[in-house]
Amino acid sequence: MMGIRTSCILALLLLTFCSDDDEKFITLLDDDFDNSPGWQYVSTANHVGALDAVEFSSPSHSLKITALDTQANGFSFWSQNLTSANFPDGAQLVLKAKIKTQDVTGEGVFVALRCDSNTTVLSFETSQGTTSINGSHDFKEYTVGMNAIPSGTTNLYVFLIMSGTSTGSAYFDDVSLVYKK
Ligand SMILES: [Ca+2]
Repeated sequence: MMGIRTSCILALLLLTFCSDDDEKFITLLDDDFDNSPGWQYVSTANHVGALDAVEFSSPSHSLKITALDTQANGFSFWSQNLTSANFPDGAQLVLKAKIKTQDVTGEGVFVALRCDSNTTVLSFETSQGTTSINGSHDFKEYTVGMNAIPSGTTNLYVFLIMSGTSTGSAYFDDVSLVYKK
């Protein structure tokens, strides 16, 4: 009898913890690109960026980058600037994106996060160097995290990047960014 009661208490505690944990994840960005204002394309490489209606993980669009040719030290990216006067200092950030690659060579594709103050870069995290995203693969989820939003952050940037050394095409879809208090 005691054992059952103890088990029930443990189960209730576990449920409580799980529930609290879920509630602490606050969505800052959730984008399937069907209605995606705020994304900007920037390139210093021989790349073309476009909204794509042929390849997607969720209907009916993704963001695409296609390399026309390679260019050393160049790169291109889609980015979104999330601006707020009140990012919670110390909160953990997690960026997720589903990425499809077609014949991507070279350094390939990265996802990255950056926190700026009004005057300087405070923190930058990238999947470059830790996660290889290249070759030919169907949509797969990739993540990059930041352990703590720096104090003084006023602008938070999300980047979906392709190296100028690469050829091929990359598709990005179902991008989400959450913070954990
Ligand atoms: Ca989509």
